[in-house]
Amino acid sequence: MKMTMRWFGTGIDPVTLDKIRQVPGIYGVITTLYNVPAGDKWNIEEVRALKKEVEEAGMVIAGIESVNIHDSIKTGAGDRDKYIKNYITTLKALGETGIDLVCYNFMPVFDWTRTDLAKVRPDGATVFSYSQKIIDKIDPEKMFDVITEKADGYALPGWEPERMVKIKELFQMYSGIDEETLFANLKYFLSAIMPVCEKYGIKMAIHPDDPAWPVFGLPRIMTCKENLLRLIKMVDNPCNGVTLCTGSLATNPDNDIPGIIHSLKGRIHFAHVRNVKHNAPGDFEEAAHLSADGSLDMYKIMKALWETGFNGPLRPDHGRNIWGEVSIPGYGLNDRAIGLSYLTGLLEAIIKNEHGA
Ligand SMILES: [Mn+2]
Repeated sequence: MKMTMRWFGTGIDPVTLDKIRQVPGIYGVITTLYNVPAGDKWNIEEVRALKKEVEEAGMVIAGIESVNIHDSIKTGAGDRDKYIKNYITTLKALGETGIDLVCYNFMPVFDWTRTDLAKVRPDGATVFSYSQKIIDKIDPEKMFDVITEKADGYALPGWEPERMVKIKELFQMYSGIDEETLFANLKYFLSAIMPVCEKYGIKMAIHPDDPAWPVFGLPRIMTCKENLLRLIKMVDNPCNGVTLCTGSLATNPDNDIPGIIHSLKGRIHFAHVRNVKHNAPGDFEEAAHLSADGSLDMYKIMKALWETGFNGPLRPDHGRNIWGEVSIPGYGLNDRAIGLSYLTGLLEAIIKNEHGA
C-alpha cells in the first residue's frame, strides 16, 4: 500500500508539500486542478506543471481526487456527450503525464454532507458531524450556507460556490431522476471512457456517497455492498473500480467494511481510511483514526485490505481539528499525520505477524 495525503495545491492549501514530505512513510500526494470547474477540459500543460511541482518537492502524484462529473452526465441530459468528450480529453492529459488513478463521485447536487464542521468533542478537538434530524429541518437551497458557515473562509471540496449559486437549476435537473436512471447514466459514462482508460492504464475509482443514504429526496446509489458489486459488474473492466472510503460507507452501521473489502477484491483502486462514531440512527460524528475513538475496527479494515492484495494509494481521510491548527476543514496536517502514522503502524504489525517476524 502506498501511503498518501490529499493536497489541494499551492495558494489554496495551507499545508505545504514540504510539510507532507516529513510525515513518516509518506509516498505521495493525491491532488487535483482545484480551480477547473466540473465539465471543463484539463490542460495538459497545467497537469505537467502540477506534476513537476510535486516531484520537485520529492514526492509523486499518486492519483487525482477528483475529476468531477458534470451534472449533465449524471442526469443524462442532451448535452452529456460533449461533457464526456471533455472528460476523455482530461483523461488523455492525465494518461500522457503518467497519472493512472482518478477518484470521482456520482452524487446528485450535493457532495459529502454534514450538519456541523466543528462539533466540539470532550477533549476539545472539533470534527465534522451529521444529524438527520437537523437535515430534515433544513431547506435544501440553504444547505450551502449551512456547510460553508464554519469553513473559515476556505472553499470546500465538492461545495464549489459557482455550482451552488445554481442550486434551484440543479434541483430542476434532477427532478424525475431515480436510482435506476442514475445507474444507467453511470454505465453510459463508464462505457464511454473505458477505451481511453485501457489505453493509458487509468484506474477509475468511484467514491461512495456520504452519507450512504438519500439526502433531500435525491437518490444516492454508491451506498452498500450490493450496489458497489452492481457497479463493477455492469462495466466489467478492471479499469472500473472503487475508492474504498471507510468513513462514508460506515455512516450506515449495517455496512460491514471488511466484508465489503473482501467482496470487491481486485477492484479497489484507492482507499480512504478513517473512523466514524455512531451516536444514534442517522446521527454520527467523525473521530480520530484510532479504533478505540470510534465505531470501526481499523485493524480489521487494514487487515482486509492487506489480505485482498490491495496495493494502491491509501490516505487518511478527514482529520479532527486539533492544536489550534488553521486549515481547510477536515484537512489539517496534525491529525491526518497522526492518522497516517497509526495506519502505517497497523500495517507493519499485520505484515510482520503474517510473516512471523
Ligand atoms: Mn472519502
